[in-house]
Amino acid sequence: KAIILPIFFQIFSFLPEHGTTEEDRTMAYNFQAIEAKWQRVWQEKRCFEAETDPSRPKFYCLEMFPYPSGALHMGHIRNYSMGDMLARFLRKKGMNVLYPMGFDAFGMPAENAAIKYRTKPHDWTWNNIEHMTSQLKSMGYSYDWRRRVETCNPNYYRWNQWIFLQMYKKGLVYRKEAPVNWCESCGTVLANEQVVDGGHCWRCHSSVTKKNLRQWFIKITDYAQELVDDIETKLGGWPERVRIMQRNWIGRSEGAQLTFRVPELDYTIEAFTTRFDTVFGITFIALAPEHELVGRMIERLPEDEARKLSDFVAQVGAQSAIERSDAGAEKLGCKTPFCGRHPVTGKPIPIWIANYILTDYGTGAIMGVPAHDQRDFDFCRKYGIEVIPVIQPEGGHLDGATMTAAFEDDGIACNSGQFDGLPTAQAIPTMIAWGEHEGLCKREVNFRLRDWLISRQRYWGTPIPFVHCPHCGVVPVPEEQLPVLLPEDVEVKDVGRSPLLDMPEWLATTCPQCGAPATREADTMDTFFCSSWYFNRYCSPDDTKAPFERADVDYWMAVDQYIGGIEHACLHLIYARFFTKFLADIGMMKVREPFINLLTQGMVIKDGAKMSKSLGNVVDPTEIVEKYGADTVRLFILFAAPPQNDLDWSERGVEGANRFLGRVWRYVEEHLDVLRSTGDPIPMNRLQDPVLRDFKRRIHTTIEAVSRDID
Ligand code: ANZ
Ligand code: ZN
Repeated sequence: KAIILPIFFQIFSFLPEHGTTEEDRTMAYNFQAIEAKWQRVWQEKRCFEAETDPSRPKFYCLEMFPYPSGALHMGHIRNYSMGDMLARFLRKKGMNVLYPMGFDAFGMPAENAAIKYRTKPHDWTWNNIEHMTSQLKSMGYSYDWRRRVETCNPNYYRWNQWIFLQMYKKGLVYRKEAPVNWCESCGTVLANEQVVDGGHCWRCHSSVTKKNLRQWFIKITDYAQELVDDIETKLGGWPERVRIMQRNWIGRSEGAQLTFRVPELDYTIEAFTTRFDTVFGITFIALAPEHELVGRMIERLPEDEARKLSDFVAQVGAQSAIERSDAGAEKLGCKTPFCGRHPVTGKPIPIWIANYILTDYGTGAIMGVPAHDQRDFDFCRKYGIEVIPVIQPEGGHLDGATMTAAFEDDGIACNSGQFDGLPTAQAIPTMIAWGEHEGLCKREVNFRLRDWLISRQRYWGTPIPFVHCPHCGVVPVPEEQLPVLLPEDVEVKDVGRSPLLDMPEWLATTCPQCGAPATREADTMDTFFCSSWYFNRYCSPDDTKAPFERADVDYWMAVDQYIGGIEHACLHLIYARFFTKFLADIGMMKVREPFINLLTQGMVIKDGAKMSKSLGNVVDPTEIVEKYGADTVRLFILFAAPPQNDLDWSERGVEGANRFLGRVWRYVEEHLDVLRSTGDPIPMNRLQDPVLRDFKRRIHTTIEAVSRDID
């Protein structure tokens, strides 16, 4: 309220109070007529159409575009009312403002709706797009509608395919058999980011299992370093909270990779550690159950031992990644009869398989140091493995036999040969340098960020532009053959199976390389692909030769103010950053970060809970707008809470905003003759009328205050 309240009261305070007199009623604030009239005028005069114009300062104001779910909800209204206020304000200040709107139109709800309402995803989506566009127009938002982008439009998604091929050319696209997150009820693969709340589907919330499938990946990890670095240097206009979330999501760890030779298996285990300084405290090696060596062990072992191992692998396989990585969860292990050689001492170290070792982090294997890692400590106490302290707290003395918890803090090295006595901060770099010199380890930076699993076994998305040829393998569709059109006249019968698989006439094609009969790839792209570059398309929405024009994008980008929900802190906002860096690398645009300033708006709350369909506490914007007018709703929304905070919906507040606008209206109406006769600007000394003089003074102080507050 620190921002909006003063604006409100500043304006409010100078308006004379009125009772509800007969006169008031005759001069009723007829918002319907007023809003319809001005919306028409804006359209006729093309007030909000922006053009690339390097001679003028630009401002790119953008809100996260909506999914065309059918109707606007109050969260949309809140988001867009903020952006619209800013866009209008900056236009008045003389800036060339780009303020576009579009629809993130691919995705699963269209398929579900198609089944439920016996329609086609294409028809359902386009109906919703048109309906929501008319709703947005009736809200009076000042979008440049000529620039509307719909991601399910072939004129858009062909460029998804084109960009995908550019990534392929640069070696950023690959296929891999992968244990993927599988949601049985949605019948689809989910990205890691889409698995939430301890192993549940982000959309339907049923529990997620693992399944092995050949999938398409994008090597976003090639950009991991730049993505973290730029958080510090280029995202100063972002909320600290989002910066922290991205830093954690990318999860950069510095450390070392070391090796354990396993002569009996003719294998070398690699392990990543952030604490090479504890290398003398290793008492076991642990592998993730999915580690490739486990299979080899099972082959080598006599039947009963092999069964014990594979039973354990199956048992852990049933646990979710979240369960397994939870620090407090029970540690489960299975000892193998094999040993690895300690990299420094050469002593045999027993190899275990453990549930808390994750397969897709580091190398899926660890050096176990129970004295200084709590997870390892819990594990060793449970299975009776020795604990050897190699760091002592200052002034203290740890005894491996009696310790009750791992000592994870910094201290002084001990039991570590020539390194005894070194404080941890010094021991880590000194020992890694020594280890590298001796060939025992190599410095390594590790990221938590995984490559982006891009393929979906779904219909309503961008077809991945590849074909499968019996002779040439997986072959890209030549650029001049794009787009690979998604058939529109399709009946979806079952969410679990893409109808594309049952369309032989669509699947059948010829190989672009050898001309033999070939089959189209039936997987479609994750819809986050669409939303990773749409802000560029707004800059040249009608381009038929390229996804966008360099001159337009270099003028408009980066987005000066981006507004959207905090739920996109890690998904969309990392992908969009990655795309921008990639597009800059292939010479398509200048900037390497898409969003200069980010505002994550709060939620709309009613009766103490987030307004949502599932809770049945939604207020339909359409009804409220019909009753009070769009200006009232927008005014209330901006007034009722600071943008980042949650907003408590209150119909009384809405009524208040409506009464206020009524007073503004009547005040101007009452003084219309004087206002007209004096013209504008009115020199202060010509203002005989004390009311007008007061009016003028207050107008100026208000402009000053409002400008400052909006800034
Ligand atoms: C030995 C050690 C000793 C470790 C010590 C820590 C403390 P961050 O910081 O998140 O990068 N680790 C490595 N790969 C793992 C995997 N696939 N699953 C589970 N744990 C794994 O964590 C790096 C540390 O996490 C590594 O350093 C390793 O344990 C463990 F006193 O190695 B440490
Ligand atoms: Zn071929």
